[in-house]
Amino acid sequence: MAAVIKTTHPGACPHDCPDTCAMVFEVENGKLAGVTGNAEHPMTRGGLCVKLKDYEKRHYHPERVLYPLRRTGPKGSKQFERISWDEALAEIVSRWQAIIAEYGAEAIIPYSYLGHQGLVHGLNGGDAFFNRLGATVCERTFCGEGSATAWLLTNGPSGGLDPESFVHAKYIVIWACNSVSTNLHHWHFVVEARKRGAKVVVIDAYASKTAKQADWHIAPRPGTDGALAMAMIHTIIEEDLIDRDYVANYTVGYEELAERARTRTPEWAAEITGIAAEDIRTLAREYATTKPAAMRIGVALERHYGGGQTIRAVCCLPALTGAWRDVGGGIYQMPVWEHPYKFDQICRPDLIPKGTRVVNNLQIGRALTGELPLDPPIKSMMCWNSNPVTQAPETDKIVQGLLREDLFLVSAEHFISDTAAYADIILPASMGAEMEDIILSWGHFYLTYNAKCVESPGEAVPNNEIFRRLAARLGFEEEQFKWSDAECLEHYIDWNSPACEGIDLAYLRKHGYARLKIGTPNTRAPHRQGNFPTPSGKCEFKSESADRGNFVAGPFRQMYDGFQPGEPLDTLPDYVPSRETAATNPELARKYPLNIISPKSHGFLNSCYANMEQKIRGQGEQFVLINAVDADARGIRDGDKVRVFNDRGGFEGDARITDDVNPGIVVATLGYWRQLNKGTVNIISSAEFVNMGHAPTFSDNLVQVEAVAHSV
Ligand SMILES: Nc1nc2c(c(=O)[nH]1)N[C@H]1C(S)=C(S)[C@@H](COP(=O)(O)OP(=O)(O)OC[C@H]3O[C@@H](n4cnc5c(=O)[nH]c(N)nc54)[C@H](O)[C@@H]3O)O[C@H]1N2
Ligand SMILES: Nc1nc2c(c(=O)[nH]1)N[C@H]1C(S)=C(S)[C@@H](COP(=O)(O)OP(=O)(O)OC[C@H]3O[C@@H](n4cnc5c(=O)[nH]c(N)nc54)[C@H](O)[C@@H]3O)O[C@H]1N2
Ligand SMILES: [Mo]
Repeated sequence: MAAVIKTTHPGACPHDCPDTCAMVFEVENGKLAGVTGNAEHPMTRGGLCVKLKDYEKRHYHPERVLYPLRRTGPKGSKQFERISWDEALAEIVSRWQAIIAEYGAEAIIPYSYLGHQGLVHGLNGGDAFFNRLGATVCERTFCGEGSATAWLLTNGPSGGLDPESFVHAKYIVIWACNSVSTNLHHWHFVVEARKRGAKVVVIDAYASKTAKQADWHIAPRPGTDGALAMAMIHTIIEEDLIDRDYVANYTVGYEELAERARTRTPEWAAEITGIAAEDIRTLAREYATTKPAAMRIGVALERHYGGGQTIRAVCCLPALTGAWRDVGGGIYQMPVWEHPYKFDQICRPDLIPKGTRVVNNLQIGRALTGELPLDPPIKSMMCWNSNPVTQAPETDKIVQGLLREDLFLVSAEHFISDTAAYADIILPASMGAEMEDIILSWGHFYLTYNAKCVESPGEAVPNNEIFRRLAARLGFEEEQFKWSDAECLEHYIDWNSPACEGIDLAYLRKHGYARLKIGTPNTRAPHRQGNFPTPSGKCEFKSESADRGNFVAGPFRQMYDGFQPGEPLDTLPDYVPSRETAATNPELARKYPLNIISPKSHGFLNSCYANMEQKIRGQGEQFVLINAVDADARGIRDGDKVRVFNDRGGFEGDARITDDVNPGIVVATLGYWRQLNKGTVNIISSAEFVNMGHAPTFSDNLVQVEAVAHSV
């Protein structure tokens, strides 16, 4: 018998998650045989989540796309034939050239997200190519752009509180974040802090896995957190719990904020949020007087019409109380701002032809169906690293658009996803262990390296190689389109920045990861003496920049000049009600009385893994959590198949009657595939934006629920 050759290599989880785990790839005879979490990495600590722990099975899944495919049946029928790379590239280029000749390059739109988070193969990996082509710029605001805009207005592009510093906290507020499912490798620090005496408060619209672990779970009605935050501000000011010195030296607009908060009493907020006024006071007092006070805010805080304003209100709290003074005090939102990634070099916004139009990714259904009037219309879309048919709102419109005979859809994928199912050409993409990259992290302060350690199966190639091949066929001469992946890495990080002192690519190749040189978790207090990277250098309760108009400030967004500043924003934070509530739209609420939230599934990563049998077994089939009050009123029994619907469409799931949700609210987690289920939750989601940063409104949707079949 031939000897088995075993080697290990540094890996990095490429998925869209704040944890960006450092992994160890185990290779046997040229194949990925297993993965483990890197035991030395302070966040990963040797453990991987339920999704990643058998990552090799995803690499060698029997349904993986291994060769270029051309559609042979009707759109969406999933009938494809194998073709060669040469045929695939020739067809794409000739179709695009014909479209460009007739309609101009803006008739082509790229569509990507963080399906792969690499600097080379990730979200922005195709930007330079499509900018050079002159395609429509796709504005990608799937995640965190409202939060980022609000954060920038208040704190500037600061990395904020170090997730590892939470061990020093004595009061922890986790706000609209389901850490146990979505930020698992931060949870160690919360548990350690609790051992050292910290109180853990979770503010979540339902009893999530994280809320169940809390010392205190506060459950506001979805989309009302802004009222809660404003009433906390009111209480902190009224009871004189502010840090006067901090407010005087390091903040702007205190008088105006105090005036705004004067009428935002706990009694006022109690009506809106459903939380007792005395509880709001207790929360405000405890938060203001227990030091260090750490906060973790999740993306769900931005996901209703007033989401941006909510986050601005929350961002005022640690400056009012001086929580930023302490190691372990402040807010952990998106440490990505501290990373020396060179997005201008990656994306090359300088290649965008002047005046190129911008279309937002959340409104792709409207764009493809013509509801959003576009001249020229979109005639071709290329999708990679994203699966809008499950993940983007108004899904039925997206499908309707993708069914257009005159739309040429190219998809680069691992599987025939719900989006790839409608493609004219599918290109096989490489997976994690098959390509070199540095995976960006938006949830900690480490650079994390991923080695190529196995060959791609079949004829799959990494995303960047796809763009290299297309660029070569189109005759693009820029050097960047000829760089190897390793050369890209040399150019995509500012290795000379102080944060990279002592770190280079060779170091990462050897060690796998490195902490940025920005201070240690035991000493770092970035805003102890103000130092906010805002125009005033202070924490801006009141922001003059807001007056210049709505903008999109996401860290992964390339800068382009096609974005028109929107309506002026309020210069101060406030509670702004949701679009779909009984108060703001009573007629709609009579028809559709239940507020749905659709957070992430514990067992899937967005829609990734939701096609793998063992992962579906772990996560369970699509369920709909509903309170007994609402179930009884509709004759729904536990386990019944129910349909959840509104004017946008509907989907089915299994009813689970539970006190985990309050009456008036239903929960259906995200990621389930349309081709394996009767509809998906985003069919009911609206593509209207949050009033800041063009963020999605996934927590701002009304529905009705009815039984379709009783369980036996
Ligand atoms: N297991 C798993 N992990 C993931 C992902 C995944 O799909 N699965 N996705 C990754 C991605 S892309 C991201 S962005 C992060 C996001 O991770 P999180 O920030 O945790 O985001 P969500 O899971 O969308 O929502 C978090 C919580 O907010 C609650 N919530 C919803 N609306 C409201 C509201 O209006 N008010 C309040 N107070 N609570 C509300 C939900 O009930 C949920 O428990 O997770 C990443 N990690
Ligand atoms: N209702 C509701 N909707 C939501 C959310 C919510 O909370 N509720 N959350 C939103 C959030 S936070 C986000 S970030 C978005 C995420 O939305 P998407 O980014 O669209 O998420 P995924 O479903 O993971 O899609 C990634 C796709 O990329 C593919 N892929 C992975 N790696 C590679 C690669 O290396 N190359 C290529 N070519 N393809 C690859 C995967 O197979 C998968 O099909 O969803 C949003 N949608
Ligand atoms: Mo996300």
